[in-house]
Amino acid sequence: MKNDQGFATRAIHLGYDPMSHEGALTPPLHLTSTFAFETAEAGGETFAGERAGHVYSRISNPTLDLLEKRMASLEGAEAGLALASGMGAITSTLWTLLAQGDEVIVDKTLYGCTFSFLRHGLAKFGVKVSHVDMTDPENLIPVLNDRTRVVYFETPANPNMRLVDIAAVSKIAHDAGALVVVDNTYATPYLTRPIALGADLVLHSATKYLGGHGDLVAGIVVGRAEQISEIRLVGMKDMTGAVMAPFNAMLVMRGLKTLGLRMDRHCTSAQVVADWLECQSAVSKVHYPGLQSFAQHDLACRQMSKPGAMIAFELEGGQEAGRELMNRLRMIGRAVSLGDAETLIQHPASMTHSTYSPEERAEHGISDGLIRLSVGLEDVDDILDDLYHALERQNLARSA
Ligand code: 4LM
Repeated sequence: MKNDQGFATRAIHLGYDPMSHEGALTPPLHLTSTFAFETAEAGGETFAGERAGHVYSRISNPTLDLLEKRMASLEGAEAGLALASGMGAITSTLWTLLAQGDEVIVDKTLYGCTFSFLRHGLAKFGVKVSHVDMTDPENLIPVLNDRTRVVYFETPANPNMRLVDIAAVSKIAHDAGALVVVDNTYATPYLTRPIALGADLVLHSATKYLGGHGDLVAGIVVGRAEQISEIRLVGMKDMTGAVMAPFNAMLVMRGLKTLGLRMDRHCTSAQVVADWLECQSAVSKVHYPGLQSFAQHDLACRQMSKPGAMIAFELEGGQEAGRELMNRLRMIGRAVSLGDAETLIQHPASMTHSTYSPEERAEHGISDGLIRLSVGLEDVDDILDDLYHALERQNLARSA
């Protein structure tokens, strides 16, 4: 098979020949915890890494192996590692890269549990965590020092959609000898490929767009082969044990087959919804990279092939109006998570980002009135209709 095939072709075919498996169109599901050795010597050699092969599914498994190869290819990386969850990917990666006395610089805005892991987990073990507003990459310069091992960020950031210039941050971090780790969950490799822009490791909550159907929890990290092997054998195997189940690997591979198609539809609908929200008098602010009014619209055009399908917005009535709107919706689901076929809405301050204290949220740019919308794959008219009627009922209730 040629290596220069397109994104969708690789997402569907890479690394698998049905003819090597009795013509089965979909790859076999290797439901096995352990692997038999032909001889005791072969077992010893496989353990020692002198012979290729699988040993135990907390280290590797052929079904996960195929997913790892496909994700590495889609991200333009040498190798990949499948994990039990996005948090499994984040913790396994950072436990591997960091040791007591090291420093990690992270962006101001991060997913709530990532923030919590850094602030209450890593910091407890003598790793210094510094938060820097990376919307201006130059802010890194005074904080970087010879103990900085890792620079870590999300782009777009959960939940307020701030973008980070991957190429600019990577250049500054590399000049100071630090590794760059990017959480690419919101964008997916279909919209942004951080490794081509200079990042070292890219990780995902595969629970979201990669799986795409809200029926699994999974994580992935990709990067250079040597680093991925270290994360596999240290962070995953020994420190977290956060291994992905083979059945979930099958489901993520099924999701990948339609990733491009789904992202195109997600993005088209999100642009329509963001444009519409911006015209509503009850809405005071819409944060969406596809809007001209978005502060980093130029960076979005440079760094993302499309603006994604996550929208954050605020209502004139603040937090109370946001709650009311959520309660008046009839189709859109009141739920955390994102990237599913279903449109989902949630309130970060009381849900995904309740791991921040109110003071931390204020300091990190997550306002209490912010509402987050993950635009799904339903007919966009039905999404607008649900939002329109919820706002309308709210207006009626207020004027009564
Ligand atoms: C949510 N997010 O926002 P697992 N990285 C990012 C994320 O948004 C998440 C994770 C990692 C949400 C979950 C409830 C940017 C999760 C963590 O949930 O461990 O697969 O991913 O609604």
